[in-house]
Amino acid sequence: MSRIDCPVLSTRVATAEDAAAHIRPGDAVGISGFTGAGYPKAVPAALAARIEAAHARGEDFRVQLWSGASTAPEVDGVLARAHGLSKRLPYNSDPALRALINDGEVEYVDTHLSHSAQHMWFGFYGPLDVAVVEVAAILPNGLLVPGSSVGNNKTWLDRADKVILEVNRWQPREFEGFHDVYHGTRLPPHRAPIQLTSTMQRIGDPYLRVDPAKVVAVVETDAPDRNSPLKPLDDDSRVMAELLVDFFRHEVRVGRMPTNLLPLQSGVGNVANAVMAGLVDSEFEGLTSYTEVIQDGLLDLLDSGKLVGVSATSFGLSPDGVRRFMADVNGYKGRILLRSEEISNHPEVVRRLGVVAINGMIEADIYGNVNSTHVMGSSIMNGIGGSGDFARNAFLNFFVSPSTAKGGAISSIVPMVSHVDHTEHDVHVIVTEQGLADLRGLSPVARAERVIDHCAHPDYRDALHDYVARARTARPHARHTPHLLDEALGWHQRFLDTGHM
Ligand code: 0RQ
Repeated sequence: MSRIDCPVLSTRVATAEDAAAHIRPGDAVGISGFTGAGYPKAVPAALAARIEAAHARGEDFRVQLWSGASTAPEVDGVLARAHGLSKRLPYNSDPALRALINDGEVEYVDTHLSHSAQHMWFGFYGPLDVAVVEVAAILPNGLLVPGSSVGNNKTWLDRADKVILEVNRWQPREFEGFHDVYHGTRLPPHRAPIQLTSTMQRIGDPYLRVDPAKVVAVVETDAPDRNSPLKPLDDDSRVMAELLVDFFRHEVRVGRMPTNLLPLQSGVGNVANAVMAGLVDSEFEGLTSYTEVIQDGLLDLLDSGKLVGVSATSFGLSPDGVRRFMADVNGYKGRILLRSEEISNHPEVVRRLGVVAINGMIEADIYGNVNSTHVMGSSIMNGIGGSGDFARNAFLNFFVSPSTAKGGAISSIVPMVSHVDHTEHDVHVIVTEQGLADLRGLSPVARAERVIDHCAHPDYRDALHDYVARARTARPHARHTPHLLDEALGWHQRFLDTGHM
């Protein structure tokens, strides 16, 4: 049965190929999609085919691609393989596209996710030619029922000159009522406070809106989201999860957090998922989550009854998680709310609610600066995503990582990070499988001692202590954040020289 109940928009039904023909070389294209959920399933492949045909004729055809966050092989993957992208923002985790970015073929604008919509409105990125947005249904009055992510869809629909809608029957029709799309954002100097004072409060309405006159094509699809399986929980993730849960107990005991904690944000990846799973077996109840992505661990917590509600912008479930969710979609209604990423990640709201933020990292330095994005200073992994939105504004933040990478050949605790995403001023607690370093209220040298003793792998501890000791006596009047600059940079060069990267 068709999900397109609007008489006007039902006249625009087209094939993916006809829809893709509306996208021209050089266009800026805003697509739906966030952590492999809610991305368009058909038009990107048709666009990639058009691009390949143009290249075969010797014509240049590349587009700029703007999304909510990461998409899937059916979007970033096909367009990267077609060499069809000139620029990408604000977040990517596709390996094929990552390779082109690191080769210098594609420009990548790695942006805080809360900034991406407002930078569009501010005019920082130039005009948006086409939006390609997946929805679950179109209502008779033309309102759009969003799918498994909201991301930047509202902004792309508002700002694009032309709109292509994909209506995906795979998305549960029962999604109607799961979303809260805020339509009140204004530009400075006319901004008003975001009146969101509790995690599950609604401040918008459940639908996306589009001007029907802009809709050039509506494509019907029936295809699942990416839904990558999670890696099985390893011992390191379990240990880090236990350290975090114990630390929550400590914070409650000393009166810094209520017994039901504060709204939790967890980044993507195994450790974040493990922490949520770890809370299932804990004594904590009445929990809430104000986050970006709903991974399986949050579903576990909801199912256990310990989590009363989660506000996010997207799902990021494993195939098993999808089965569980699909089996009881209506049972989750009212306990899950999906918002635009400008609201799910809004600094004002994160700070007001007192969010507790848990995010992965590539490496941290002894002074507490964190690198979330770059390997050996130069190659991008994914992007900063929402980690900065949450960490900077959190009541309390944690950065988590195994203490070593590449089978122990590389220490994740280093004298000086090779790229800075979160500065020492923003980082509260660092956690590895070795332990937890609470850096709040400590001077740089005290932080260094704590990070080395609590978080560095024993194989690297002596070298790091030795570095600090020598740096402290190397130069007079240079003892606040002591560094040996040649050696700090040489630390990473050594891994490159020994062929570990
Ligand atoms: O590479 O797969 O080639 O071996 O980095 O590392 O240990 O699998 O960790 O999947 O948890 O990701 C920071 C990337 C961690 C993620 C990051 C190599 C390692 C491996 C991945 P291989 P792991 P995870 C909200 C929050 C930024 C965005 C964010 C991330 C690969 O958490 O993208 O937080 N964060 N968003 O081998 C060299 C080191 C290394 C290293 C790890 N020190 N040196 N390589 N690796 N440490 C969600 C969103 O915003 C959408």
